[in-house]
Amino acid sequence: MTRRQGEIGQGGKAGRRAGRRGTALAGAAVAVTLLGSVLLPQTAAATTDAGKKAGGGTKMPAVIDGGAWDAGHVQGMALDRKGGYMYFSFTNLLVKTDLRGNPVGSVTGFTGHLGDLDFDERDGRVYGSLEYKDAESFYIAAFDADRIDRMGIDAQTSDIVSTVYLKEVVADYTADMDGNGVFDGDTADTRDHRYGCSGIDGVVFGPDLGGRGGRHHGTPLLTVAYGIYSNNARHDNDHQVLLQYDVRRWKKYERPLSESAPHTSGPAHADGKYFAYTGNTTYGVQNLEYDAASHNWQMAVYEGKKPDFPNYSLFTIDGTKPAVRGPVRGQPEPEQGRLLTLARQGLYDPVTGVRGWQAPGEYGLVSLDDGLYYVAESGTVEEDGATKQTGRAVLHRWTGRTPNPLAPVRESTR
Ligand SMILES: [Ca+2]
Ligand SMILES: [Ca+2]
Ligand SMILES: [Ca+2]
Repeated sequence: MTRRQGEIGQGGKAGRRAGRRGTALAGAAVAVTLLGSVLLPQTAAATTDAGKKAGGGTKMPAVIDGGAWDAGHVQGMALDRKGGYMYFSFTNLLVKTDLRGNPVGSVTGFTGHLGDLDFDERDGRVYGSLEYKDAESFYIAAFDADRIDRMGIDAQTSDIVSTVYLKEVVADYTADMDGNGVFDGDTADTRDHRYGCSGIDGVVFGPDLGGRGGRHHGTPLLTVAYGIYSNNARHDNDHQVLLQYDVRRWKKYERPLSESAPHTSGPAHADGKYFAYTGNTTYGVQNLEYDAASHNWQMAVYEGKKPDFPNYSLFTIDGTKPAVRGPVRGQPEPEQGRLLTLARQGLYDPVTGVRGWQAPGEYGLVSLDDGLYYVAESGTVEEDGATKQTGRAVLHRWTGRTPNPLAPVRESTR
């Protein structure tokens, strides 16, 4: 298996997008600073202190630099707050830094696509989505975070990484939707792939979206979002699809990462499957995050291209509303599913009923569960005659303002 050219191309595009957005954010920061000093003295004071006090008195820096690497673009981040580490996924490279941005370890040698991440405090592991589309294999990779203590650990020869195969995703990805007996493979230009599934990307731990076991209680479930191909010619690809798994039952499935002989060890089905009507997007939920303070789920995407939809870049699910059974719109055969509710916040498109934001987060989004988020900035630098990919975690405050509810805190502007 080799790296797909499409990924490399997307990385270049990503860098340019981040540059444009960076300029827009700098302007927004000035506006927030001015507003803050006049209208919100308390918030302004808190903002000044944000780098010091974010959550439980732990000092959280305004910027954590993930470094510059000969790798793919930054895909996601995970924070180990107690340990004081940030993890950055660079598509084929996992980098661990301390909170000053000093690299302390890395895991290399992935030939697949490592996407979004999350950290599970219960077992001290970093969980990430890992795709091998050519092999029609989709995994959750779990990294033993404590043991990432040096640079250049090989993903396959070390036992730091274990993987669990997601059969549900494979079944939807490989679905022969036009029934012609041929699966068209890794292409957006087809009617195959149920729900337009291109694989998986966004991952986060959060409460049961079905509301079982008490609305906000019970064990956190690993929540995995589908990638969804951009395709304007079909109507069955207008939902984000989220699977939930209780990973406490996963030990028996875990296998070492073997790219030459991909295994199929994993649960037969997800513990829950949910749909959020947003309109089609380009590769689905890039970053999925849960904010325990607001009970909101954030889904950051690359904008869709359907002219009939608003094509927002960030969608918020209202986690206080358990999923309800209803029709999954646009499917070739009538289908019932568990439907999620978008929060009554942000921009609103009356034609489709879709709500959302024009906001960053598609390269990494981490909630500090107190109104602050780390947002990843993606970029490139020239070093030693080569173009390297950069990723920085930049502290933002959730303001709830439209179109972009995420404003950089004062210290994070340069
Ligand atoms: Ca087909
Ligand atoms: Ca991604
Ligand atoms: Ca995540």
